[in-house]
Amino acid sequence: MPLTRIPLPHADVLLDPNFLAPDVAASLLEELTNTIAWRHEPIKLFGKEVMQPRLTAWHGDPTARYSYSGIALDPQPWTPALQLLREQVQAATQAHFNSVLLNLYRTGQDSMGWHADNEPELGPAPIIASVSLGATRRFRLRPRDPQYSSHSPISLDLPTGSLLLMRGPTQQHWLHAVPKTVRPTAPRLNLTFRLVMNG
Ligand SMILES: O=C(O)CCC(=O)C(=O)O
Repeated sequence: MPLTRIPLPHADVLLDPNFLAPDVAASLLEELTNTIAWRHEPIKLFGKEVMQPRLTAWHGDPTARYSYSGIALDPQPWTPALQLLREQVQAATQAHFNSVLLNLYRTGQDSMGWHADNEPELGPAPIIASVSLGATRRFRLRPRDPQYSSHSPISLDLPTGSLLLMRGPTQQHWLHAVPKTVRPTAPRLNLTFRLVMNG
């Protein structure tokens, strides 16, 4: 199935829920869970160091350095599995990516707070391609500017093997998050492919 546009004002968000076949997604989830050097890193929140409620890893071209929430990341090299997925994502999106942030949500208590992927190194109109593996989690989007507050937040359930593309003005006008859930939830692994401009 091709990428299909989600109707949101001042945004360009597309979703393909079936980007990877279920068996491909399952074996990729197992391989990445077991072979990536996962890190549990602190971030700075309102000047205080707190542990991120998830595990992370950063891979990419050697020059694709990236920092967010007070931490600077030096990329680990592309592994064969990540390189293959990068090529598939690039073919599906007709875009180029030089790095990928991996997030491992171990249980429903792991989460991602409200934010925009708007770090200066991503340029004025960041393009982010997000592949999800494992448990379906709810991805929330809400307008960041009061002038668009008549638009309610929306929720997208991101199933295993899905590809979500955010580009154009999306990061300028919208925030996104993956909230905690009390439902018993298996691990979920998310990969956001990015183009770091200084990379
Ligand atoms: O896990 C997700 O779907 C979102 C990840 C995310 O927001 C990010 O990496 O910036």
